[in-house]
Amino acid sequence: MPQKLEKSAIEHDTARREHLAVLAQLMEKTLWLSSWMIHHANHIRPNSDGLKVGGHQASSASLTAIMTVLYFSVLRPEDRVAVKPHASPVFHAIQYLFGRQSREKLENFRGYGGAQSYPSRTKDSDDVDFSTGSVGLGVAFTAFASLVQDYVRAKSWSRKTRPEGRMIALVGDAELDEGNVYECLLEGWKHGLRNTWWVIDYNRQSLDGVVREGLYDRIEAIFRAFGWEIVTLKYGVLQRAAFAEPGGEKLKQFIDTCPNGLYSALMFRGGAAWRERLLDHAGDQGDFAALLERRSDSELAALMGNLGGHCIETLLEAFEGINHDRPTAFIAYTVKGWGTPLAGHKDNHAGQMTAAQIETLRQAMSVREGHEWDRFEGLASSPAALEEFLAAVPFNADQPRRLHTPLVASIGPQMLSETTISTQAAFGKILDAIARTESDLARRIVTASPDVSVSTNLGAWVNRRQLFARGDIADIFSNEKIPSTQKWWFTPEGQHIELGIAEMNLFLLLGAAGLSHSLFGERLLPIGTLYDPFISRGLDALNYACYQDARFIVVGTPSGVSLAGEGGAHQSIASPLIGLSQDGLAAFEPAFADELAVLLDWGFDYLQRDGDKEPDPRTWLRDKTGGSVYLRLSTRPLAQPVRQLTPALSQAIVDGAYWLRPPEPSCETVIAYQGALASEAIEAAGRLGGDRRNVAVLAITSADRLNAGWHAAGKARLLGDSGAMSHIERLLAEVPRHCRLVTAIDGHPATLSWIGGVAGHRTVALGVEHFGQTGTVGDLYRHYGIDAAGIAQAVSHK
Ligand SMILES: Cc1ncc(C[n+]2csc(CCOP(=O)(O)OP(=O)(O)O)c2C)c(N)n1
Ligand SMILES: [Mg+2]
Repeated sequence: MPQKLEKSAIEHDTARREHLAVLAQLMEKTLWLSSWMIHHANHIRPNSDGLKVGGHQASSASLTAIMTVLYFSVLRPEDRVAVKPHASPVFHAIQYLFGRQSREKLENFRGYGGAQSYPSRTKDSDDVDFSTGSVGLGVAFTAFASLVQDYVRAKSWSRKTRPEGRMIALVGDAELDEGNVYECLLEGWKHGLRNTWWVIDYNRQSLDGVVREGLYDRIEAIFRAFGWEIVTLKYGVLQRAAFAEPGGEKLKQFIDTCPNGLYSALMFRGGAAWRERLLDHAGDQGDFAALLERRSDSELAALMGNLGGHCIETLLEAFEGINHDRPTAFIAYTVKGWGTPLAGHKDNHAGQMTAAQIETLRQAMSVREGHEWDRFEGLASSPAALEEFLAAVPFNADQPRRLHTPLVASIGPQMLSETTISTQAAFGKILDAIARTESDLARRIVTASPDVSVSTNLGAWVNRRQLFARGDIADIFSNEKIPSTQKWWFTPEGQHIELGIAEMNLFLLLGAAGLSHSLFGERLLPIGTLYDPFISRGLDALNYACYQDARFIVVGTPSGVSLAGEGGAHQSIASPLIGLSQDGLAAFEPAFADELAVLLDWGFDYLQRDGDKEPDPRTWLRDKTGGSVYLRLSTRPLAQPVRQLTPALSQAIVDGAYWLRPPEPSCETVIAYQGALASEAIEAAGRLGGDRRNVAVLAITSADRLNAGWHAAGKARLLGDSGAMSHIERLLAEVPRHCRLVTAIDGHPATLSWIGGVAGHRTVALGVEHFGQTGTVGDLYRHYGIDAAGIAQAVSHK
């Protein structure tokens, strides 16, 4: 029996050694392919415009061991990864080895249609889990993805057909300078973050140079303060073995006290320089000198480069050693440019190997000329053995990685009966009406707000659908029988995620929740609310969520100077232009509750669409593709029109505009408004037109969609489709050419002024260009010239 045990231990040991040996070969190949991919793009592929193509060989080399161990051994199909942006070539190389990326795309790295400079969910074809590029965002995104995973799995409707995954970020150490990382640490702590790993590529270099000494202590203290486990991977097995030799403690002491800059410089200079410096450090120490003596220059360089983050065995042990779901930061010591002549040089971020250096690397890796792209060229194991290994890699065991979900059906627009109401209040009532239903739609909605749930009118929804937490938390005020309109019970079935004030976190959460169908196989319909001006506070995360094609509704409210008494610090001006220009986001600013009801109903369906990018020939909008939705709402109550919404009117509301008062042949002026200025536009038209009906009123619900359709139809005409016509062109075709167009919006006038260019109407664009004031709505509209008198004056002015 003991003999048998011994035998199985030996077999296990042999298998492990073989496993490590194959990983070492795959690491070598990954390093070669990523270096070659960048070299090829910059120095071999014809380049007509003379601009540097770019790519980051040193940043990539820094992560090759970590990514090799993760992708070829540790990751499971349910895990999701955000790769450090500048290690994109390593990711593509790994996918190429898996057979999931084409050689053509690698040869065209950073080229038109080629593998992307930074991993992209939408533009790459090799199954990127999370896009990265704007440093820090991919890191924090993993934490919110984990929170969304917890949210989905806590629900009784969740199918839980797959195991829980780990959300993993491969983090450049300088990414930790980004404030959004700390905002998310705080939020993660509040929500009991789990299943999140951040592997920090601690090469102590950023773009410009070497980072400050002692940063490690600060980083570690911060993570610990938020309840994270810390695993420090400082020394590789070669170093640990050397420490055990006589004189080894001197070596360890040197490594521990060597300044970051010096370590990097010596890595760059190589073995002889290491020897000189180490001997200098130790003085006349027999044991230590002998330890160095036993190694050639190149062995010494390899020893000093054998930091934890480059040692396959150390990495594998560390990752496999995690047997809990607590959030974990691995601080993996690395060398930027490891294994290449760029190693350690402070200017290596954008540095690339010369032709001579890549040639030396090619020879060192036994890659024959002309065989640079061959997957297994120069490796010790046979191609068959390597194919067998790759086929058995757990990461690929369950395909596809992107999941699909059935459509959540509409329950129709929720019409209200109020005669006077603001769009913000209507939003609250419509959500409340949805919350009362026992529909799949109501169950799939998840709301979130950065500490403004009540003031953005989510209160009624939250009271009915409760807040999310993994465990029940009672409402103490309610238990203590203190009267309050808000009942804040937290339960696993709760459907509102209450966030702290950091708006970045809202958009990161909306991004993650908006990918739940694809990441976790369960559709969510996320709605986030925030004060409209503070969209700017989370703008990069909003852009990032859209870039990843996440699907959500963001409600910016209150908005504009209509907010009156709150003053300039809270009044949004530029947000309609954000709505107009942000790709992936259909922006609306309804004036009336019935419009909002139609838009929300349409929005829930639009979020779920996944069709082709062909434009709809009626509007020239890419509506089959779907996207996210932005609703800019107001706290200003407006008298509601008494009307029945016909299908045609509902369609026009979605398309972006309809005639509230259509133009007659005698029409002289069109007043076109968007949002809360509806009442001023109507009043001005009444004053001017009287019964003569020479003033038409165009109600615009979406300058964004009108603009997008106009551009697309124009392009189609340029390409020969002479009949292409967009919604705004069709509307303005009814307006005599001599008519004056007056546009009005409680926001930047450029949102609507372009409409003058559609059919060449002379245009006066009214709006707000300068920071707001305190005052009544009347005061402020008068101040900015957007009251009825101001609009009327713009109409009559010669
Ligand atoms: C938000 C943002 N700001 C600036 C940049 C430009 N930039 C790209 S990489 C980089 C430094 C990265 O250093 P680190 O994260 O340590 O990665 P390394 O290359 O050292 O592995 C900077 C400033 C960026 N990509 N995103
Ligand atoms: Mg770095």
